Amino acid sequence: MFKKILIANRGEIALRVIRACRELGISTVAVYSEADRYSLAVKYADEAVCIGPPPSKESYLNIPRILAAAEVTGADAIHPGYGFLAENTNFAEICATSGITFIGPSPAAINAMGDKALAKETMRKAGVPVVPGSDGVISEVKLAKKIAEDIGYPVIIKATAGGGGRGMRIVREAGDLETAFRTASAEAESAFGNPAVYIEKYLEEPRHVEIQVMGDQFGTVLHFGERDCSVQRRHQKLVEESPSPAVTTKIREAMGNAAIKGSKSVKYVGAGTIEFLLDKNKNFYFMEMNTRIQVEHPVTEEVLGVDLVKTQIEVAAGKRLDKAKPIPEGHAIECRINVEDPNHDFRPSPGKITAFHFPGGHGVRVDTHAYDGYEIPPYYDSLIAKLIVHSSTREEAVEKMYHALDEFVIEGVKTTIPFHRKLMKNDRFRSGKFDTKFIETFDFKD
Ligand code: MV4
Repeated sequence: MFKKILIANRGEIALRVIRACRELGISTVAVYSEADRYSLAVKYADEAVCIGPPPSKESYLNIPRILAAAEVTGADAIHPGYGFLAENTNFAEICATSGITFIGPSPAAINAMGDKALAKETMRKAGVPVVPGSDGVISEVKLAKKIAEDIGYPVIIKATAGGGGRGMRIVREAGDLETAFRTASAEAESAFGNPAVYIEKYLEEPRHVEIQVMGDQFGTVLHFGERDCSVQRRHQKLVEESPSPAVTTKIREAMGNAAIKGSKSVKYVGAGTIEFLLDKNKNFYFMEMNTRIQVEHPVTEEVLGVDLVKTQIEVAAGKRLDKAKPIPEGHAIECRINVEDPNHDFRPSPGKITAFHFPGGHGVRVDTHAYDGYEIPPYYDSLIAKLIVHSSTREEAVEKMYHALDEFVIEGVKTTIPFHRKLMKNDRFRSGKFDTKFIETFDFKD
C-alpha cells in the first residue's frame, strides 16, 4: 500500500480523498493555492504545500509545481480527484516517469477516451452500441453531407476534442449543414486547438444514464450499476440518482455488460464512468467515457455500500477486486449545492458564508468543504456541497431530500437550494418521467 498520497485538487473532493486515506492508514499531502490557505483540506491533511497564486493555471494545473511538492514531501502516489489534471494524459505520463503512481487508468486509456471520435471507434470495435454516424473524424463537408443523407436529419456535429457539450452543432436540414460544419470546426479549433469534428444522428430528448465501472491490474472490470443524470442545465448536472427510474433489470444488465466490454478493451484500471444516451424506445448508445472519479459517485456508494475512493486507491496499489458483486439496496439522490443564483441565470455568487448549518439524520450525507465563516474564492467552480440521501424507495428519497434541503442553512451567498426544493415538489420530477430537456421547461424562479 502507499505510504503517502498527494491530493492534486481542492474543495470537497480533496476532503473526500483525505478521509479515504486516513481509513487506509495512508498519510496525506494537500497542495493549495494562495486562495485556499484557509481551506479544510489544508487543515485536515498531514502536510500542506502552497503551489502558487489563485488562478488554476498557476496552481492546480501547474504540473511542475505539483510534482515538486510530491518530491519534497516524498509522496509515492497522486490522487487527481475530478477536473483539473484528472484526465490529462501528459500529467499521468509525467507521474509515471517520475516514479509516482497516478491514481487512475493508464495514459493510453486516458488518451483514447479523451479523443471523442477515437473513443467512439474504440467502443464500436469492442461491441458497444454507438449512435449511427461517421467512422471517426471527417474533414470534408461533402462527406458530412453524404453521411447526413444516409442516416437522415437531424444530425449533430461534435468536436472530437470536445466533450461535456462544448463544440456541438445540431443540424435539422441539409441547407444548414455546411455552415454548421464550418462553425463547429472553427469553434473547436479556437477552444481546443483541434478543428476535427465527427457527425452522428441526433437523438431527440434522450436520458443521460451512466455506468460506474472499476478495473483492477489483473484484468477484472466490474460495473456498479447506473446513475441517471438527466437533470442538467447547459451541460451542468444538478441532480443525480441511482437507480435510474427509466432502467429495468434487463437494460441494466445489457448496459453494464457493454460498459465492461468497452472498459476491458482499453485495459481499464481504476474508477471510470461510461455515459450512455437512452432514447424513448429504451435503446442505449455510448456517448463518452470519463476516466476519473466523478462528482456524483456518492449515489452509487450509498446504494451499493461500497467506498469507491478507497477502492480506487486499493486497485492503484495493486489489490485485486473482490469479484462478488455488491447488492444494490434502495434509492439514492444527490443534489449539487452551488453558490449560484437560480433567479439570475445561475450566475456565480461567491463571498463569505455568514451562517452554515447542514442537515443530518438517517440516510442523509453531506460532502462539503464549507464551514461557518468560510470565504468562497471566486476562482474555481461553484460547487459548495453535495447533499445525498438514501432511502428504500424513490418516493421516500425525494421526500427525505425535500426535508433535508429545508434544514440546510447557508447565509451570505445565494445557492441552488431553493431550486432543488422546488424540483422535489415538481410532478414531472416526482413521476420519474423526464429527459435532458426537462430543466429548460421547468419554471423554478421565485
Ligand atoms: C447527443 C445528443 C443527442 N444525440 N448526441 C451533450 C453533451 C455531450 N457529451 C453530448 N451531448 C449530447 N449528445 C446525439 N447523437 C444530445 C446531447 C445532449 C445532452 C446529453 C446528455 C445530457 C444532457 C444533454 C443536453 C443537451 C444535449
